[in-house]
Amino acid sequence: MMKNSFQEYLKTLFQEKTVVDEAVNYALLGDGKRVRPLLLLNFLKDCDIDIEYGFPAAAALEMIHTYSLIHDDLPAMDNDDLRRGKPTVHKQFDEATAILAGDALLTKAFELLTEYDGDICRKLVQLYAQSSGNKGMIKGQILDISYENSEHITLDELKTMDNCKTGYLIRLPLLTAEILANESITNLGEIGFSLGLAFQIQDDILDYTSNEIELGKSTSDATNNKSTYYTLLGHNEAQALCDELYESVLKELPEKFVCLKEYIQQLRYRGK
Ligand code: GRG
Repeated sequence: MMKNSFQEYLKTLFQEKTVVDEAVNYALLGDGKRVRPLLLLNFLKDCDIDIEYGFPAAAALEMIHTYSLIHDDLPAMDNDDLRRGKPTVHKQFDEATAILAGDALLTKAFELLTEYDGDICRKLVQLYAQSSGNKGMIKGQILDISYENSEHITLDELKTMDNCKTGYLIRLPLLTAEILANESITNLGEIGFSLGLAFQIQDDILDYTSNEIELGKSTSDATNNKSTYYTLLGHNEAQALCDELYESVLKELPEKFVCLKEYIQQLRYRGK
């Protein structure tokens, strides 16, 4: 229900009759889990706030995430053919269109944030830029590229890379909701990073234990010999760390976050 009404909102955002809007909608409206928007919207629901108030910020999250997937799949990056159960954007269209579709998504994300009033808008723009920028997600991608085929990456280096690449964008919906709901939750930033790490470790495990058809994306980490929690710790230890992180997140979130915790449990036991 929440996911469906949010999907209807997403459909309204890119309406130009251009190949770039076509490519954006191909990627954005595809079969994504909507993890980041659903974290935000469930948080708002637990604070008795109309979820529609969160739609522009939730869409901005999904758009920044989708841009990162489109660009990450390009030949200059991971060179992947499959995403969200379909050919990647550069395969379905072409490389120039994929680059522009990513650019259009990132740009419009910030336009959507201007739908919020003065101080809220300023805080969100700063937070979204910091989380996705050169000290956040982009830094994660730089580290990822620099560690390619490296045999000596340590657990600390891996954690820093994953906090940047995945953690910032998983933490962002929680910090956004905190601003929108005018709440103040102890350690929310740290809780967000723990959730991001748990999510990433599970993604690493699935990359090895599942297949491309089930996941709807290329399992290129395994084929590219990338260092992940799975390769550094082995299956059992990686799973134990993942469980420990999920448990700490569920324990640290205040009791009133019933819907959010339920959604995190769904995420924990996901198959893709
Ligand atoms: C700035 C080009 C660029 C990339 C940044 C985010 C990223 C780095 C690359 C994307 C690929 C990747 C392995 C990201 C790690 C986070 C992650 C597990 C993404 C997959 O997210 P899901 O599972 O995907 O939420 P769906 O398709 O369900 O939305």
